[in-house]
Amino acid sequence: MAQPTATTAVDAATLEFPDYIKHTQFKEWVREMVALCKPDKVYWCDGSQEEYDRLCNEMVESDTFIRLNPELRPNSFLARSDPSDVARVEDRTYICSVNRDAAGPTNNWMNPKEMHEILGGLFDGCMRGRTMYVIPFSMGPLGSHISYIGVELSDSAYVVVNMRIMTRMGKAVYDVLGEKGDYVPCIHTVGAPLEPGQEDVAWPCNPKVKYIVHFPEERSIWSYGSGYGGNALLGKKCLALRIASVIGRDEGWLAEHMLILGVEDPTGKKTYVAAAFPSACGKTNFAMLIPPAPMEGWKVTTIGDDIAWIKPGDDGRLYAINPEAGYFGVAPGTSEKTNPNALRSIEANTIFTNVALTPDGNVWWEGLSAPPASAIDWQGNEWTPASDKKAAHPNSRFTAPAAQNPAIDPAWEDPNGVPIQAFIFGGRRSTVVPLIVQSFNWSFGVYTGATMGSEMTAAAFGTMGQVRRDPFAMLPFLGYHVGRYFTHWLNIGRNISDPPRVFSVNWFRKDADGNFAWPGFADNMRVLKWIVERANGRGRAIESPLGYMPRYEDLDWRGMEDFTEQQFQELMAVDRDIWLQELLLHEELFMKIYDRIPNEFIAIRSLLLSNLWRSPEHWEMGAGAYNS
Ligand code: O2Y
Ligand code: MN
Repeated sequence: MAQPTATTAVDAATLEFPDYIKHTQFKEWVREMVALCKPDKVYWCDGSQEEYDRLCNEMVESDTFIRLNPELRPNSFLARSDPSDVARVEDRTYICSVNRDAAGPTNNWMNPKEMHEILGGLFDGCMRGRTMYVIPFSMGPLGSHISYIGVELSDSAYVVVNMRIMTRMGKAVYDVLGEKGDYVPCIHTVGAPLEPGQEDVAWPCNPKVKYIVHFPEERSIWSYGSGYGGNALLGKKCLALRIASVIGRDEGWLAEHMLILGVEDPTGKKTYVAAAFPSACGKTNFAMLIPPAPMEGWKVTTIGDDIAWIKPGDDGRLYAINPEAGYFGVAPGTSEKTNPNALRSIEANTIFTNVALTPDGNVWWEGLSAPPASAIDWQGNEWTPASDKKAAHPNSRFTAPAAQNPAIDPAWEDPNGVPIQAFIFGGRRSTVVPLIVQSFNWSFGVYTGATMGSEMTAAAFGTMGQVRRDPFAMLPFLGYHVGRYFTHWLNIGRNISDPPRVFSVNWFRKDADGNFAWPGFADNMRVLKWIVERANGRGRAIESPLGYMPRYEDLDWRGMEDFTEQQFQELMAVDRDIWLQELLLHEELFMKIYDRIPNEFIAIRSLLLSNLWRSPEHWEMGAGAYNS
């Protein structure tokens, strides 16, 4: 007998389930949510290509999608969101743990009972006139011991097709779930019920009310009012970071806002590295880096561009998987120069959101290429290069399958993950932070991650140019108390015999004229090569107050010989007075978590201070520094 895919005229009591769903508690939950949300239909997503194509076609019919020119962009679509719904909403994001203290000082908190009352009211009838899609998904390869299952109930077909790209979504998930398996229930609504006869809009959302809510003890997620990105694709930031960070804390592993890449040296030896950068620091570009041509024989492969789940292995090393299956990358700035592999990844089967449409049915965004003579901007208006508005929204996105990345690592779906030999922490700092430093040891490395900061850009939140402390790039994504999280990181290193080496990088340092002092992009390979050498116990370095640093001659300058030693010294300079100020800023962060600050941090801050007060001739680059 054919399985039902859609149940119409839904009554929770008589709701029909496909017979491949065997999980009694799951069925109860769906019944409960149907009774609350009151959708007109329930649709069981199977994850097939046929289903994907059908939903995309339906969205073309309903004007949510524009089909792009199939000759230029096969099987690809453009969506334009409501102008009020263009990004994650940090001020509407909550961690509703039973105790306020468990959420810590960096999260919005509300008592779970109170929040459930608010959500209960908002969700009551929120899907009237709409279909509830039941979206089963696995974060991580299906069946991997590192993976985790979620089920999202959503009234957005846009969410369904994006989730199919971003996760392993479909019927097979129910086999893993079985009769009693663990899963994270995720309920999402655009918050725009339709009255009988009311015509729908292309991008339904609730322009006034938005809630992105996590219940860490229940391990559940409720999202109301937005159809966009991290607010609506609940496997990503909500499950894979906020809820998974809590699960990881309880089970002894790490859920991190990190890319994972492999570096192959000319002998074929592969080293895996995970790197944390705050949003808008070019993570996807780094994850897909192509080394400069003169660095012959070096190759970078991608495991993931945004999130890493990292578990201790039996051999004392840390193993990481990318829980995602696709890229939800920022379009503006993506070009042949900055990221050719991303451009190859989005040639087909891609959903574009809020980019510009060219007259030949292609897409365009600022930084991609020379501007077209005319286009339709992300809000559907005529645009020319003379317009005073951007053609693409600064947070416009592409959703593309990871398998389309020409540099995808052969082990990217290995259920056991890949062994991590180095962690890199980066931020956007026009001053202060050197191009590259290796932390003295694990605890110093954890301190470095904890005190990361980044200058804010238009895409981030807050005042332009101001440094926002963003520990481990997890500030918006941590599901519990940040001080407790630091201790968790310290504990992880204490309990493994072969912890990764830890590094900090800064691609964004500026010179006295305000220009970027480092070319970045492909040339970041020069720094990455040194990191890999150090992580393998090779590579020369000198000791500085902050950690080990390469000298000019320790980096590979082939093809960049015109970059002078003087320029390099400027990038690496550690100015005592500026660093004393920086340590004061670390103190500001520590004051917020005064009751949870690890003892190690107080000690390390004192050691850094004492290092800075050593006579400069003992540590200034090129002056009497000693090798290590
Ligand atoms: O604005 C959004 O909803 C997306 S934010 C995002 C998307 C992909 C990867 N990272 C991020 C981020 O903010 O870190
Ligand atoms: Mn991210």
